[in-house]
Amino acid sequence: RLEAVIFDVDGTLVDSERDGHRVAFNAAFEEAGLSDRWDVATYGRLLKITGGAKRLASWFESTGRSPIESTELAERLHKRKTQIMRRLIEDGQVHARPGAHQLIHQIEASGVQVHVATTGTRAWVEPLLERAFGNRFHTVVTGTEVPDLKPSPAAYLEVLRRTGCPPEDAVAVEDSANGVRAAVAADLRCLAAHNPYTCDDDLSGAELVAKGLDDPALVA
Ligand code: XBP
Ligand code: MG
Repeated sequence: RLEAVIFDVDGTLVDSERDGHRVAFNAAFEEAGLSDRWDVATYGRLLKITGGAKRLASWFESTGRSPIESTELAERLHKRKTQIMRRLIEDGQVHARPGAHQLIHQIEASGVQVHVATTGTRAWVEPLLERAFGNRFHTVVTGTEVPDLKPSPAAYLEVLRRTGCPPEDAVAVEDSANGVRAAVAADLRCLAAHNPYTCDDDLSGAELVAKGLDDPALVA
């Protein structure tokens, strides 16, 4: 008996990485007077590191800055990046993936609740879910509330705890290897849909890998 569907946000519900987060990170670099820039391919590699602040710190260290300097710079830049991301969302730059609205509608119509488990920061996740989906998610757990980001199962476990739903009655929807690992580590069945950034990711932990959210196999 299916009780809950738990969605990832970045790359799953929305195409947010290339024209959203990446652009916001680059704008934050520029504003801070730094010459660092992330092109599409570089950002694709850095996506393996979940969490914007950790991604920044790892990048700064790779460019020769000390660990302490890297962490400080990353925290400052990530705060500014989050504000810029909020502005991009307000400006309507971040869109639902094709099929997302229809899929959510079909799930709700069958009496199943929809929830969110993401590694992203609450300050942009909330306005995005409001703007792109009219806040139809019952439980929203973000990277801000959990101690460990994906591939840790922490965000998924917190959704299960808050809803009281046993893992066998829930399904996760993901787009990346880190996301599938997080869902599987929470004992959830996982459906996955690749996007251009995760086309080489190993999603073999998922029960089904769909072509997109509009793939009829997903609702079957
Ligand atoms: C998303 C992430 C996040 C976003 C950026 O992974 O790893 O770091 O890229 O958002 P998932 P923040 O889709 O598995 O949740 O800058 O707020 O971290
Ligand atoms: Mg994702």
